[in-house]
Amino acid sequence: MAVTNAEVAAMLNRVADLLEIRGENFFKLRAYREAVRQIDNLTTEVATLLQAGTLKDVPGIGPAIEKKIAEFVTTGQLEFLTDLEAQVPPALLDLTRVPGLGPRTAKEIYDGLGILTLDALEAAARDHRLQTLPGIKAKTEENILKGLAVLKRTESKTYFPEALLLADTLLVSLRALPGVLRAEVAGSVRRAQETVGDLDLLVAARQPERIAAELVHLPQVAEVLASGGTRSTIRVRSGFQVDLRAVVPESFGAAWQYFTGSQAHNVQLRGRAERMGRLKINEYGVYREDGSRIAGETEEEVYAAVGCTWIPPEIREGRGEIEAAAAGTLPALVQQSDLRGDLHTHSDWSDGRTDIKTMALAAQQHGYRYMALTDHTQSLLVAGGLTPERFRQRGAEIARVNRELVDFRILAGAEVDILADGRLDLPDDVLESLDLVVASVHTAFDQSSEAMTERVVRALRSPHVDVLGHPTCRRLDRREGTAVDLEAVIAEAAGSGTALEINSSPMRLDLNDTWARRALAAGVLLAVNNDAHYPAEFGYARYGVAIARRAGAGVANVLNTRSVDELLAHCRRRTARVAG
Ligand code: DGT
Ligand code: CA
Ligand code: CA
Ligand code: ZN
Repeated sequence: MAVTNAEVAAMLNRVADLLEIRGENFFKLRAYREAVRQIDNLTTEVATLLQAGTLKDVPGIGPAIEKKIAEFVTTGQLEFLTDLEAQVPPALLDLTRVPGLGPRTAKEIYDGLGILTLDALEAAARDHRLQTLPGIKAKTEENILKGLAVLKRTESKTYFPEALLLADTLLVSLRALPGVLRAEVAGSVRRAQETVGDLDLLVAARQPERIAAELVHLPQVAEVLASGGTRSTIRVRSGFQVDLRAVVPESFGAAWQYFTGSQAHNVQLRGRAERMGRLKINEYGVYREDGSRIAGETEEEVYAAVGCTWIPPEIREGRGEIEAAAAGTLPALVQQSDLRGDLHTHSDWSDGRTDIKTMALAAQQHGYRYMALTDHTQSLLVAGGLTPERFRQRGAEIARVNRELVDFRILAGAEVDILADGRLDLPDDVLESLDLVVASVHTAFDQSSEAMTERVVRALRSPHVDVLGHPTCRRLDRREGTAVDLEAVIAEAAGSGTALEINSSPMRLDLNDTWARRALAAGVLLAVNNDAHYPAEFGYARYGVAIARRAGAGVANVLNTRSVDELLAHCRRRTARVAG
């Protein structure tokens, strides 16, 4: 695993926090904080500098800290930090996650009141018990409450892949209950909305009340928030909420449609029903004015009752899909089974976890017929980037493995690093020798919008770049996207015929649905890739495809739905167009 600058900075910050809690002297603390500040401002990877022996030339990083960074980068751990954590209750650091609450204050609160949890902290602040401590004024207490609110807001975000995984396990449990005829996901999770508020599940059963009550006994339940009638609401350990409703099978379609939403879609659909013939739609069915029921068992029936074809949940957002369904002009959205190849994968030649053949067999098992092996390039030392010579050696290995595979082809590719000035990290002749090239930014994320945009656009002007990888570089677990101007990138990609990636990794989801939709509107091709570093990661496509569907993408909009010959022909045409 490559260690990023953000991880190195976080590690040093943690050391400093723990030292501060332990009451260490000011100068020692300042050294760590200064090192963090310097690393935050670096435009090169720490690991690269370390390898080159130039890390100690960075102002603020002395030999002692350099040694600690070296240990962390090579082993992923730091013994000094582990020792510190044994001396100071690490839960204390939990308190310092509250914006504006420093280690010294956390220590005082712990020493004075024995508080170690955020809940206890909030209770003490509300009861004004924090004020009883000598170092804490009323204003500080108020700020702590404000900080707690901010923390709750930012940490309560759940992205749809996480909710889908939870849904998978809950559905298995629910479907195993006697009396459950059907169990499905509804709500924003079914629509694959980027962030979701809660998970809505729907069950069909002859005795809905009995099944709704069963939810609270499932092993995933941490807390029961409400239970009664045909509905239960629970909280799982992560804090995420699940709403379960149970209905009789005759109403399943109507309820599924109703609880899938979105609200805007449902309002428009009900309006259309009303206008069409005073029809009423609710979670039990579609009804005429005289109270007779004309639909409800399936969603198809419900939509048909108002003169529409079935509408895929990912586009039920009230953006014209009902009119299109009525006119019979809804686009056929791309499906996971349409993906014939994966254009972004890694092996242990760079930072992947396994050998080429294992990755290829895994891709094949996931239904792919080809994959481009896009190992990293030389400047990305932390990710084991390959030199031109190593690419040549890898080419021979790919050819050897290809001879062993049946009905599957590995394309020789690279995820070429886009250097800080927009140059590519491989000479043209090497790029030209590859079947497929993904270009991505992996360093200097903090460049200004102008610099970053120019950098990416310059890369897209290369005749050899077929796909732009993870266009915003956001990492949902640790950083915002870069300041790149995606409008400019989309315009450039449209002109040059470069595909923009939807990176399906649940840590990235990059491009997201909104930007993918704009790319499509500009006529840009998408590439739905896994960026797999490990065999199981070929399953990530589920998320990327959901994003592509929300964007309204059909098969023709996605480059990797093409056969390998069509793909290679496309790449050759692009090269000729850009070079000529
Ligand atoms: P979320 O949970 O905030 O990410 O978004 P949803 O769309 O899952 O919303 P949720 O869980 O409140 O409700 C699930 C669906 O139920 C919603 O998409 C539409 C439907 N629904 C039907 N009637 C209503 C209503 O009166 N209010 C709301 N909020 N939803 C309703
Ligand atoms: Ca919901
Ligand atoms: Ca809900
Ligand atoms: Zn990458």
